[in-house]
Amino acid sequence: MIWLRDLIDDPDRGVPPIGTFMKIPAVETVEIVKLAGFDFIVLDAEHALLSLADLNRMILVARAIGLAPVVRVADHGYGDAQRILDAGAAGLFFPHVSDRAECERVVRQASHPPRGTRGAGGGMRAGDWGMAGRGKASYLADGAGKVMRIPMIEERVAVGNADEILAVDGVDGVFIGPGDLSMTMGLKRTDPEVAGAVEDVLKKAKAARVPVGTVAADAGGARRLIGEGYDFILVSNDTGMLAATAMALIDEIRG
Ligand code: 3PY
Ligand code: MG
Repeated sequence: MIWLRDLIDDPDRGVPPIGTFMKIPAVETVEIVKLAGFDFIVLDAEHALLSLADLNRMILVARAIGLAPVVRVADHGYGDAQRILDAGAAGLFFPHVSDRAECERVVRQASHPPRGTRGAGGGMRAGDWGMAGRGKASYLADGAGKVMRIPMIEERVAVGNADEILAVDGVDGVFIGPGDLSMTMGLKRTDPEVAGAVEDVLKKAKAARVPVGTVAADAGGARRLIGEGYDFILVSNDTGMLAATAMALIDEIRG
């Protein structure tokens, strides 16, 4: 099992781990991005209609081929977070976390006691189907030390509350969502004020020594993010890559 946390912590890596959002409910696309060289994927159950059964299959395949599978859950609900972690996800993105109270709630539900309320589901994939401990993974140790709980900072109010979100016990990383952030600021994504807010969160995360990630639309954007010191980077998504290639192909053919 490849963990995003291990990739981030690996001192021998020249560049931070690069991932992409996955919206198409298929295992083939998971294989394709792995073979292309991506390090991790974020299965996007917030925006895409990925069912729990889809997530189960995609997590299984990602784990089997050495790609770290993180899941962006749809909301802050308890049930899905627990089941998705028990299915073997390497971590969770929680969308739209605005303040400390919300952050504590989502982190708690994704953490075993004493830190949180995640139940004991060691008979699931995350516990090697009840065989954890036979020289294999340890369900509880992985839940505490390998799984990443990642609140998304993507609202104007969350930028002001970033320090308190970053300080919540059990936050393993933060992810800045520039799209929603710019919308809630009532500004274009390219507005310097949005860039300033993003930079502010980046600086605060660095000061708090919490791994910080964000997303770029293309390779140039991803290289800029690497230069700015992000610890993990997402670039594009499966539908975006297909759409861009499809448009470029047909435009080139038709001239
Ligand atoms: C955003 O930019 O709002 C995101 O959620 C990134 O995917
Ligand atoms: Mg968003």
